[in-house]
Order: sequence, then C-alpha cells, then structure tokens
Amino acid sequence: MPYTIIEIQDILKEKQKPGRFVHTLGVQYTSACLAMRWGADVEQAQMAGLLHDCAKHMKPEKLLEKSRHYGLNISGAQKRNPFLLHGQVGACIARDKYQITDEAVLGAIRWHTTGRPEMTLLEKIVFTADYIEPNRNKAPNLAQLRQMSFENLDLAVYEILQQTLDYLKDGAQEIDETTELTLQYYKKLLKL
Ligand code: DGI
Ligand code: FE
Ligand code: FE
Repeated sequence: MPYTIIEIQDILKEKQKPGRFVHTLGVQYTSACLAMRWGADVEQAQMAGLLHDCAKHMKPEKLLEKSRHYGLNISGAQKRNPFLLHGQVGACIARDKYQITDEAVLGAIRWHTTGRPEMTLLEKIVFTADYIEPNRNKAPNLAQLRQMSFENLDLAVYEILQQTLDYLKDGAQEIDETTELTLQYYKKLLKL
C-alpha cells in the first residue's frame, strides 16, 4: 500500500526542523494551487511538493554517501557543494523509502533546485512553488512574482532563475551547469 499524504507529513514532521516543515507544507499547497491554475494533476503536485526537500536535512557527507549508494553521477560543482545533490538524492529516497513510483513526481523532486531545460509542467510548478510559497521571504519582488506565476509560468521560472543566479554571483558562489543552461533555455524560449 502506498503512503498517504498525511502519513508522509507525519514522518517528515519528525525529521525536519519546524521551519523546514512549514516550508514543506507551503510548497505542497502552493504546488496544488499552481496545478489547479495550469491544469496539472493536483495529487501529483501535492506529493512532489511535500517530498521535494525530503533529503535537505542530510549533512554534506551523507548526501555524498547516498549519491554513491544510489549510483548517481556527481559533477564537480556537486562534489564541492553537496547540498546541490538534495534534489537528486531526494528523488531516490522518495522512490526507496516513500514508495513513489510515479516518474513525473520523482522528476519534479529531482530538478527542483536547478531546474532543467524543457521542464515538464509539474517540474515547473514545484520549482516555482519552492520560491513563492507563503513562508518564503527571499526576494524583494515576491508579490509580483507570485502574481506572475499564475499569469505566465515560463516567465516566472525565468525570473526566479535570473534572481537566483544574480544572488549566487553576488556571493561568488559556484554555479551548477544545469542552472545556467536552464536560464539560457527559458531566455531563448521567451525570446528575451
Ligand atoms: O531547499 P530549499 O532551500 O527550499 O530551496 P532550493 O532547493 O531551491 O535551494 C536553494 C538554494 O540553492 C539557493 O540558496 C540557491 C541555491 N542554488 C540554486 N542553483 C544553484 C545554487 N547554489 C549553487 N551554489 N549553485 C547553483 O547552481
Ligand atoms: Fe530544496
Ligand atoms: Fe524547498
């Protein structure tokens, strides 16, 4: 029998710090709202949103160990910044531990940090929900971005990537190749 949403919430509540768990629920429900707006499957969106950070509590050594255990390809940027692996490891944990077999849900968990070129609708929804959920307070233009997510999802994805990359470059942080490729893909798609 697969786990219900409520059962997974109960498990994550024990594992995650209170702030992380509140964010997790925020992403679950925001993903559901975006799915309603854009005609995606609401159940898939809720499950992917709920599990997107299921590996976020792991320490860098543990993320690397799990990545090796699951036979993931680890890029140079990921080796130097193991937190970049929490989406990929999270997707493996979702399959292994939470018995998620739906590849669409696993993909949305896997790509939620960097995005990827040609994201599926569900992947774009979770990527966006992660940034705009009500408990997030990272961007100065969140109100505008939240509205944009319900008007032009591709443009919202692009804006989020742009802001994230600007922020990382300001802090002289290493950029994952996929994040950069995703920005370029959506820039071209939108003819910007
Ligand atoms: O796990 P969350 O904190 O909820 O959100 P997330 O999975 O989107 O991770 C957010 C962090 O990831 C944010 O501080 C920006 C960072 N990030 C995204 N792409 C890259 C990156 N960090 C580095 N170093 N390189 C990237 O390409
Ligand atoms: Fe995350
Ligand atoms: Fe998150």
